[in-house]
Amino acid sequence: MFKGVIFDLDGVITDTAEYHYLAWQALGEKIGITFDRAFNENLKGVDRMESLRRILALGGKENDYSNEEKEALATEKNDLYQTFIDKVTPADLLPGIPKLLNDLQDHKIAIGLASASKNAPKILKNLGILAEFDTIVDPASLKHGKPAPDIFIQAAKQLNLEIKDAIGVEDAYSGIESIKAAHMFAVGVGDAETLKKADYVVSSTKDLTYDLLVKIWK
Ligand code: B16
Ligand code: MG
Repeated sequence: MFKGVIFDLDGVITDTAEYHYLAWQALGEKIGITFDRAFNENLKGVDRMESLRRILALGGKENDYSNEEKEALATEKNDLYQTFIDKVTPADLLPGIPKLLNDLQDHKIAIGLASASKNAPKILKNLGILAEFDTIVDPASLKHGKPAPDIFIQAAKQLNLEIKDAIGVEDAYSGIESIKAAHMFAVGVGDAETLKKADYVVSSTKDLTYDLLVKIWK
């Protein structure tokens, strides 16, 4: 049996992608770069500075800003993003997630978080589930973000688990890459084609039950 489940946050526990989109869009407007939701898909699971780099590259403005100016742009985006996540409540938990967390706890399965977001503890607190997590990886402590395996390896380490005893759950292409690069069992949430490297894919968190995890583990 698996001994731990390591969750991504955005797109698995709650859907903050729309807030990231709105905040990046506002910043983009200010610096003359427009983009749509389809482009925003490329930013899922990607850390803040890399997201900014991709947006600047889209607008052909990659070399227009110094590192300090880029830091200031990322901070401006994050300040606006934080005003959105201040309004997050337990009603924003994705379907099936509260029951899954309860069931995992009932079966003494460890629960970890492997999110690229530096805002993750605040979001979990506002969702009312901070106490359910046995560990949260600090993404600032890692050398390489997703798709590198570092964050899932670190999560397993913090839970005192071997990689082979854990399941990683992700909604983003970069996230599944990260789990598989760590040689961990990967469950994808979303489009089966995008997430085809996962060991198993569900289309919605509604299908992500404890019973399903037990079944696919065998
Ligand atoms: P922050 P995840 C990721 O969350 C988001 O999908 C991605 O869009 C965002 O840029 C990243 O967190 C960093 O977030 O700016 O709050 O540090 O999917 O890894 O939970
Ligand atoms: Mg995600």
